[in-house]
Amino acid sequence: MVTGHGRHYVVEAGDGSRITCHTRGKKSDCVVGDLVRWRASGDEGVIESVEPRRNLLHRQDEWKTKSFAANIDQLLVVVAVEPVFSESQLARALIAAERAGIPSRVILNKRDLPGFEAQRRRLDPYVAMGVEVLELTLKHAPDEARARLAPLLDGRATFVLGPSGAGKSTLVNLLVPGARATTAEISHAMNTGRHTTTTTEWYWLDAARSSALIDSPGFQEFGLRHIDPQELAGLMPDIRAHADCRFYNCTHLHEPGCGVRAAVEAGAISESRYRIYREIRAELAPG
Ligand SMILES: Nc1nc2c(ncn2[C@@H]2O[C@H](COP(=O)(O)OP(=O)(O)OP(=O)(O)O)[C@@H](O)[C@H]2O)c(=O)[nH]1
Ligand SMILES: [Mg+2]
Ligand SMILES: [Zn+2]
Repeated sequence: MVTGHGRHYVVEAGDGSRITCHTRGKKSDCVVGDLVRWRASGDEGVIESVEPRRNLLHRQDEWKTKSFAANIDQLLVVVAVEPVFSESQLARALIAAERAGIPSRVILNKRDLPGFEAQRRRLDPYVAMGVEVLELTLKHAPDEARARLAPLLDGRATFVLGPSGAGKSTLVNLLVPGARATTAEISHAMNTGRHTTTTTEWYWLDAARSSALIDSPGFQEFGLRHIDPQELAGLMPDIRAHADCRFYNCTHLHEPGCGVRAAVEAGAISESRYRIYREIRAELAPG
């Protein structure tokens, strides 16, 4: 399944042709990246079943689950100098990917804007814990961006996630020949005025259909309610590295002999990362 609009889905057949499909039931569990079985019905199609997924990237807000995509090889989180990114949202995206077993990288875009240094510093804890951060100017240095990204994207399906306005679609348009044309074909509204993505969509990077980028709409909320509170520290590499505590079930909030709190005091875990840990943990285990 390559994209969905309301209750319509676009499915790509083995020969690369795309067809609008419906599902049989009212509600469907079909997400972008799913391999589906479908049959023709008039000039449209009906999705009969969804194959088992290799992985599923999703978030779980207080009331609802939002699936991003299935069967992806890696996540590319795009943040920018402007609009100033929320570190909490970035951290949450990385935790969700870690939980889903999906490797991730970060792009800090709009290196051309003033304030770049300050935003770059905010990513220091991520670089220190082993996250690869690519600093790019997608709009004004497209050739450099292409050269640096191409080897990372080769042969993989890469999900592009990040806040609205960070440059996700700019990235897709940079790398996908005719991406705008494809968009226009599916929905004219998406190609008028300022390009703001409203649906998740799968784009092939090559004619052989071996590499793909999945563009997605910006998000505001990123709930992680599908994660067990005791599991959280293990999904944050810097916290995990210091979770050597007196109590095996230490919450890293107040217990004596806590390796995490000692590391925060010693400066080995950044204040902001620990604040985010506590913020998420409070959502997962209130009280
Ligand atoms: N200064 C500067 N602007 C950029 C750069 N890359 C993208 N932009 C601009 O940032 C704005 C937002 O880019 P988009 O690619 O639409 O952002 P998006 O992440 O797809 O946003 P949503 O679809 O709303 O989630 C556009 O006006 C781009 O031209 C850059 O490297 N430098
Ligand atoms: Mg977009
Ligand atoms: Zn502890």
